[in-house]
Amino acid sequence: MSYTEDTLLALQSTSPAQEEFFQAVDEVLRSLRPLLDSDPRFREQRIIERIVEPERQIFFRVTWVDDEGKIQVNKGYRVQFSSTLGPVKGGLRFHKGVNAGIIKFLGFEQVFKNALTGLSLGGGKGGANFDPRGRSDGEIMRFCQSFMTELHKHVGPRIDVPAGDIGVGTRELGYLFGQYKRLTHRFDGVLTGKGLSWGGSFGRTEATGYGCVYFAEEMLRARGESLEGRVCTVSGAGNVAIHAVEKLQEVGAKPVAVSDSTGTIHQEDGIDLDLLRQVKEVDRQGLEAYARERSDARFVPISDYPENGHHIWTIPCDSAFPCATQNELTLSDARTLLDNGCTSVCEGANMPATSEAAAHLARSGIAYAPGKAANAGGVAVSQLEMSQNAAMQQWSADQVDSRLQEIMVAIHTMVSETADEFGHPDNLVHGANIAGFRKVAGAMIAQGVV
Ligand code: NDP
Ligand code: 2IT
Repeated sequence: MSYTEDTLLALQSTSPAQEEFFQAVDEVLRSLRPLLDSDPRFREQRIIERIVEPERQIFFRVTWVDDEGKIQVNKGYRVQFSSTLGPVKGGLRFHKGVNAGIIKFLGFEQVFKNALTGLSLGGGKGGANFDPRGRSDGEIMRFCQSFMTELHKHVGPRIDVPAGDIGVGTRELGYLFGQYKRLTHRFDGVLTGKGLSWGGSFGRTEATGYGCVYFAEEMLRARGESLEGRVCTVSGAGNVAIHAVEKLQEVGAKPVAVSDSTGTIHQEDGIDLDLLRQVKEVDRQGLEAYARERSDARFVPISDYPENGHHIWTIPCDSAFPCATQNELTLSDARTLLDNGCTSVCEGANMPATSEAAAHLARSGIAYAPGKAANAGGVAVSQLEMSQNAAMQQWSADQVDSRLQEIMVAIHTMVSETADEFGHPDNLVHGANIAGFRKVAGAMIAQGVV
């Protein structure tokens, strides 16, 4: 059996029942085979065995009191996967489906994504199986305070710098930061995505969605095409999706659909962004509330989805942007997209395509960008926030946005050149995995057996 297959089997027996983590590892290891064959050092130095094992995993209890006075108990996680290229960096996810395997897959992906940014960043992820939906502000605050009461022992501006992810936005980061400050007496750049008046960077909130559209533009430009006039579907209706829709409208594309955990909105003449923001960001409601305001929009509830697919991917489009969650786009969805004439898929979410769907899209010859390249704009601007905090400065919105654009173009160049170098022109999945790995692995070898 091959080196990569052996490593995956060993991992499956020592860390059982972590399906999403195995899926992420399997995809990276498959891409690496030509690189591993070309350089014996990776095997001699046991880089693959080392890179799939997090440096440190912290699992903790989060107890808090709800509005009815009942004690609640959740599981908290921080997986510090790699500090090879810089302080550990990656978001926190609060979602009922969070478990150790989900956090490990996200931390593993983050290591390679952060390497692709070209910035000094290690990789990790954290979160809790806490469902913020339906919780009051007071409950969210008490949960965040309890979470940080443990987490603050393990983080720091040069150690590990968390940020947001699903269920964690500026509100949650505010409560987390307040509690960190109370416990440590320090106003540190220990979290990114902070509010603009308390250490945040212009452009961080928008960065992942905007960066994803910048990447799509670059990927299409390389094929002599552009986003202008393209009909787009964007899954999700959170931070990444909303800012992707906003930037798509700015560059002259036509986003016609969004989705959330309750269903899909299809509006043929284009999504009403102000209404979307009102429903999701201000009122914090499900998308049905959007359809109540716009009689020309069609809402399809999640319960009506066809057996093997997700409704949003049945809507004909030129470009699809999966921006909700992992494994939200299956092989049958991928086939439907292609049958309906879709010619580009650009991932704002982390691992939104199942293994079979990702392989199908990569083989199909359409423009396909994996999340670890296309959604790296968020963490890249997080690093710009860390730089600003270290210098006690705040850059202008234009400065941040032009750095973001440069970084997304540079990631596209590196990923597509690497794909060419290894004989897979246009396969950005292989390009991203090999380019990210090569950078981390080279630094691991330089730093010795640690
Ligand atoms: P948000 O919490 O802001 O939004 C998530 C959206 O996805 C919501 O609309 C939510 O629905 C929907 N969603 C979540 N889980 C499911 C599910 N199981 N089925 C259907 N819909 C679901 O998170 P973000 O926008 O920040 O994150 C979206 C994706 O982007 C994630 O994969 C995240 O890891 C990735 N990402 C985020 C970055 C960031 O900077 N925030 C950076 C890079 C990647 P509802 O509104 O009903 O809850
Ligand atoms: O998946 C991701 O890249 C994020 N959630 C953002 C991480 C960060 O540290 O900004």
